[in-house]
Amino acid sequence: MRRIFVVLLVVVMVASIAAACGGGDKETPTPEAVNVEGGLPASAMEIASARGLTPDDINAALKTFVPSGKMDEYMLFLSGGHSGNVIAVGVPSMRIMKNIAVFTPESWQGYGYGSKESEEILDAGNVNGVKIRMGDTHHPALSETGGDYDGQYLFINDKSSARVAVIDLRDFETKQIVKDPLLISQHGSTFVTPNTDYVIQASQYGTPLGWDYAPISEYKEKYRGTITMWKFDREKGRIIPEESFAIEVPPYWQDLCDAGKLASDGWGFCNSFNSELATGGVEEGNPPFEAGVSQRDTDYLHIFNWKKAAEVVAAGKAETINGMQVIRIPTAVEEGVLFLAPEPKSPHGVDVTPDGKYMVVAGKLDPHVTIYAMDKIQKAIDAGKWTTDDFGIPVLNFDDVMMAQVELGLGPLHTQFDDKGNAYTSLFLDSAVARWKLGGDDPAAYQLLDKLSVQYNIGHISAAEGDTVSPDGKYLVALNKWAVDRFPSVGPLLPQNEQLLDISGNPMQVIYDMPMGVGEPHYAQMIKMDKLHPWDVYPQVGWDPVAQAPSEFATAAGEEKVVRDGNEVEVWMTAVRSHLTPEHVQIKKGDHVTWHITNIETAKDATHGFQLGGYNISLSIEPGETTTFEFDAVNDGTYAYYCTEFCSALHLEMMGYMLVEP
Ligand code: K7E
Ligand code: CUA
Repeated sequence: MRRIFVVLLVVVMVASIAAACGGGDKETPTPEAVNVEGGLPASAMEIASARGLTPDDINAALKTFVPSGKMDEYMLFLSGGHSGNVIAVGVPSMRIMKNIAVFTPESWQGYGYGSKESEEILDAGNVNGVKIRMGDTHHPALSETGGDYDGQYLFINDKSSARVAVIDLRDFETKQIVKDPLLISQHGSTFVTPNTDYVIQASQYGTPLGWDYAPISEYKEKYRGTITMWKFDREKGRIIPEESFAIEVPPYWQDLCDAGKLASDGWGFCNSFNSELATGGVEEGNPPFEAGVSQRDTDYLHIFNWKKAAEVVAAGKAETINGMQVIRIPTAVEEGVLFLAPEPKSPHGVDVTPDGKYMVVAGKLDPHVTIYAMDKIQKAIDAGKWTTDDFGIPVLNFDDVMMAQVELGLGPLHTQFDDKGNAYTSLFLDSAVARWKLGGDDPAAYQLLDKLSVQYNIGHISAAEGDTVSPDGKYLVALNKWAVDRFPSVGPLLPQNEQLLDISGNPMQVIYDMPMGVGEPHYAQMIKMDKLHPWDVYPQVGWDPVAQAPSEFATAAGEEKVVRDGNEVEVWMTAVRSHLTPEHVQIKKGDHVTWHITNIETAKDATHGFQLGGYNISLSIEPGETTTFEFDAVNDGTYAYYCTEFCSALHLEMMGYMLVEP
């Protein structure tokens, strides 16, 4: 037995190494790295045998191990769920590279702990004067050019307070948060149009627009959803709210969207799951929400022409609600901006195929995915063939626009694509990934190929560039919820389990389990590493990373000072290995202090942190950066401030005293 196993091991390992290192790639293995001729070292066999590794395990290990100093091939941007952040992960190693603070304060990056720049970004997301410092990130979206990731920006939404953030991938930092002026919460975001002209943000739970109150008995009359098109200015790296607009839609609980591309460029698609208009109230004898929203056999796929909508807004036909331009439903209908099509049954997600010709809607409560064809939709619209819903919106005939249905299994949710004409759909209830064949215009050619179990409760999936016009195949990450029995117990709150799948061959194989000990990642996108070109250091000393321009508060060495004007104290400080200048900051209780720090280093590994205990100040000042914080000196005392990054052998000496005189 043992002998057969060992022989098998050798065969598998040799084959794996040959595939990983030779395999038709341009890279030629160096002779010292791979010497398959003589077989693997006996020590490797001993390790495999001692650890009880199966041939599959060995395969998986060889496919995912990235030796020290070698780089990963892809970067995965995972939403951090109700941690309110984004996590950058290397693939295939699944090593965490960075936690990017977005909606929640984060002390290491000095985000939301006093730095004026970050506080202003976060405050832009406040709701009617209430400071919002939590978030629920769901869907990251990399900026695209021609429907392909371009590696410049990353967008992410916050479900709970309906916000969208812009992350600049030159420094992997959040630059902007915009608050939706129509909705308190939302879900269907973020999705970019093929050239990132707009970032799509659809609602979820219907509410009165403009953050207003209306009794729930007036749900049908007063509650609404929206599809908001946030205008993005690539040059500025900012969303421009004044040039953004929304399309009013019925309170059908819009869920997820996708932008059309190529054949469907100019269009957008959102699924929904409460065409019943259920309003809950089980305590008053009404059907509970989960039953109320699941009564009908179909809900509505929303089909909207955002290019036409932009023209409608430009023609002055929008209404302004709480500062946002809104195309009301009757205008959207009249102008041919909005259509509906039946979709079975409380689905979750709609995904456009790489060629833009088809839209895949996953059934959730229906075991099928339903595929719609853009040219059928266009024909039905051109023929004016439809009925209308209660809001007067055209409802296209299901059979006119549907291309095919494929039965995949229980609880289909989200779909991605590869480079071989296959689609991959997560099956939440089956805890599996289904691979199926796209059939183009031949309904009979659509078919389920195979399924692979994952652990467990899979939500989204993310394939390598798997939602672009040119997916790569190769890798797919299953974003599983609740890692039951996968890892040593860390108490009752379970981590999530991100599983890496090799989808290049047959069968698919799970090759890595990665516990995610922060909030639940919902969606992720995986980009080829060579598309990312982040800066090593800021372009010049005295840089404002929010403006991405020189800072007016830049302080050069020798120009450090403390300036008093009445109760106002302004500190101009520099940081360089291994001192902060000035080293004494003498102020008085009751002063208002504005304090600038410039890291005057240009070396790549010379970040200085800054914490001022007792005043809740934490900063990270990257090489070249200038940052500012402000506070009221409400307490007297003697405070030591210090650098928090172990920047040199004299790092512990990199400190100073703030002396607050009573
Ligand atoms: Cu969790 Cu896309 Cu918000 Cu599905 S969503 S799982
Ligand atoms: Cu600078 Cu430690």
